[in-house]
Amino acid sequence: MHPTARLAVRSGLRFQSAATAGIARLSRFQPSTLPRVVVRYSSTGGSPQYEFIQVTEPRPGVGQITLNRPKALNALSTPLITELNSALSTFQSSPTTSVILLTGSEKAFAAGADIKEMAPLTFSHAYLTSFIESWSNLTTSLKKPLIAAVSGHALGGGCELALMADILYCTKTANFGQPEIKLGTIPGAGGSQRLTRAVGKAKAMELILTGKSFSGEEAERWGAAARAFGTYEELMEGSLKTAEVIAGYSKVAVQAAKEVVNKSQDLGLRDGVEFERRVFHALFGSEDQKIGMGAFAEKRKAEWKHQ
Ligand code: CO8
Repeated sequence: MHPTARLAVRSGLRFQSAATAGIARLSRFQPSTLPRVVVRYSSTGGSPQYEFIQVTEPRPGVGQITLNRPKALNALSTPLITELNSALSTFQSSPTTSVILLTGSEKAFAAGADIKEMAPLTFSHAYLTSFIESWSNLTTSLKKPLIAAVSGHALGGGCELALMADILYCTKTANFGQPEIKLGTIPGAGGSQRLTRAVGKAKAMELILTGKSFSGEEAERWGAAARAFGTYEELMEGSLKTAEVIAGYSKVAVQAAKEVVNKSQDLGLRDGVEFERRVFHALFGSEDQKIGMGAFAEKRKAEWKHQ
């Protein structure tokens, strides 16, 4: 979260103050029938703090970030990534947000890292400033589930960003790819690792060495996407429905479930199963486990306390 931002997220009449020194505030002015748009203003008055993303709360417990740099097909520039990280941290620390949905436009999720920004970079500058290292904040510090809803182009860094999500949904016609080889470089934000884990070495090697695109339909068939939808509208509705389902569960169980699944990517099977068992045991210490199992036995709906 922006270190000096103050957060007020509307959920009914609830507001939350986040840790900050107060240059920013959220305004809340959407009719209840529309997705709530969360706009942050500078204390000096005036312009919204976010230029390249939009932040909304379309359903209870669901925070949505929409990449919004249409003239450059949502190319991922450093200022855009800075805003994205700030919005993610804000949602991470908001008690009213359970799940985050990340999307772009119908035409482009993101057409890659900003080539024009990268073109003049030197090795020493990239190395000394740890260029793009902050991109991985997404995977290391975000504990809440992140769903990527991908339509249109998801190329290079855009494909990598989508692959960082916990659940990847797309349209059948989405255009994924790692075309960096055509620019004289290679994937730099995890593409060679996550795409390889998602689709296997044979396909990943072919895709990365040729720079060839693959469709959303293929992404689903190969296991990179959880689901491919027929239309953009179906994608967005389907993504929101899944987000709502997850937001309806115990936050404690959801965070633990995400943690154990992600561990499978880093640990061997024996250690992974051991880790899972330890977390499973730990959940007997949560109130929500008692609430969930008690509600099942008494044939009533669980009212989670998130404790
Ligand atoms: N960076 C900067 N600008 C872009 C990018 C990009 N990645 N993609 C598109 N744009 C801009 C275009 O320059 C154009 O701007 P302008 O109107 O000012 O000329 C505008 O967006 C519209 O683009 P097009 O006219 O090209 O639109 P088309 O519909 O004809 O084509 C394509 C769409 C096929 C997506 C085409 O724009 C394209 O090939 N884009 C580049 C895709 C690409 O190579 N992506 C990989 C980039 S490298 C990368 O991501 C490396 C990741 C490494 C780690 C992350 C580091 C930060």
